[in-house]
Amino acid sequence: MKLRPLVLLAGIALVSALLQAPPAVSSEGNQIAVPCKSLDATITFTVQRSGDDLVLTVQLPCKLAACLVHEEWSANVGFYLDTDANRATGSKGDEMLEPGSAGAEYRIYATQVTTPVAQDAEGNWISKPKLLAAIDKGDDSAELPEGYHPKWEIKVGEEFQPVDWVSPQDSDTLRLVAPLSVFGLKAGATIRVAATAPNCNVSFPYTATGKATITLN
Ligand SMILES: [Ca+2]
Repeated sequence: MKLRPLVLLAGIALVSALLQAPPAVSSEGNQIAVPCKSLDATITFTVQRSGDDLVLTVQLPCKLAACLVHEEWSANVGFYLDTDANRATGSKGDEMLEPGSAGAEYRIYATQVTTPVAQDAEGNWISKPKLLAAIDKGDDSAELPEGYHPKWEIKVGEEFQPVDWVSPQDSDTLRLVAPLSVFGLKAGATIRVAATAPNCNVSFPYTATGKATITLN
């Protein structure tokens, strides 16, 4: 008879764990689909090789202009790359604060900031929300080839072009292209990837994360 309260407690714990379980994440091929509860939509991350470049694509659930001024969410997104596919090397990771980071050598991310983006006819600076692009190795900025500056581009029709941050194009797809050499990668390499979208959950942990093992064919 003494067991019954314990069984009841275990049942309550199980039900509450199921209620709070993170949404299912699917990954297929080189894509990671991350459900974002606060937007009630899915964010799709893609990792591909194109020649000597690594191409990281993010399909947002809203057009960029709308995402940047969204009240419930910031358009911050990120990729963790475990380039040796070895969890024992790279970031020690904190699965609560930075889910998906364990074992990663590199972090590529978009940070939303409001910053001057242009000057008006009188020379006054116009400030708008913008996504900064950054590539970190460990806790520092990654060493980048001379003349290469990471930047987000946006898909318009079938083409990618620089983002006009004054009036962002009517598109929901962002891309960052970086030389494979930045990450010490070559064609055919198999890497572990985690895709993250902060502020997607209303309760802790706030970040929504998806993981996949991807071969850069
Ligand atoms: Ca590693």
